[in-house]
Amino acid sequence: MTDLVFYTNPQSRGRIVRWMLEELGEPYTTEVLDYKTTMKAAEYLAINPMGKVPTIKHGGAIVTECAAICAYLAEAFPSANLGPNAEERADYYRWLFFAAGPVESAFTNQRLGIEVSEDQRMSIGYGDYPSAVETLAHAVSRHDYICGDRFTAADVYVGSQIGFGIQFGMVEPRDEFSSYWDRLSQRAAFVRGGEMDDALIAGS
Ligand SMILES: N[C@@H](CCC(=O)N[C@@H](CS)C(=O)NCC(=O)O)C(=O)O
Repeated sequence: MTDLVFYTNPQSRGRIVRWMLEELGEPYTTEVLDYKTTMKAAEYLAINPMGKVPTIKHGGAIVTECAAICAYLAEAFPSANLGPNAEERADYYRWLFFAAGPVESAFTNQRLGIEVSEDQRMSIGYGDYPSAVETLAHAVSRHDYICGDRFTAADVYVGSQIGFGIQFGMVEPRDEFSSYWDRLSQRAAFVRGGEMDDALIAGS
């Protein structure tokens, strides 16, 4: 058992954190949990009361929520240089939080067929689906990466929302999204992480 433990299921958002861990290059132990059984067992609920994956345990620290895990790991392992420098910090936090809150909600509601009326729009955090999508397209088309010309942990999360959003039909593969995602999905760590999770699925 290493100091860094990754609780996941290969068919889950854990794939986002797997990618981040592979970018990091630090040793970690993977604990695969099954939906409805080990994910809801008392032992795991003591770690994450939501009974959801992913979670990481780093020494005595527990972090849940994919976006928080990406940001935490970038900070905990600075030698990987995946956190923001001073010029990148504003865009890093702005778009990381935008993707984890408004974008996640807009995509989920779109998938569920929930539409926001003109009257409701002002009190909904993401406004409405078209505004959230337009804003995300603006965010990823300003530079090659979300904070500028360099890949950071924020790209792991923002990119995953777009990549999985396209894969599961929650967003159209318009040019801004597909060119950003093409760039990210060629990364060795993304490919390797995907192969590791696919191998777990094949072996289960
Ligand atoms: N907001 C969480 C979402 C985590 C989540 O919903 N995980 C799903 C799999 S993708 C899960 O564990 N579902 C199991 C359940 O709710 O029983 C994050 O970003 O990490």
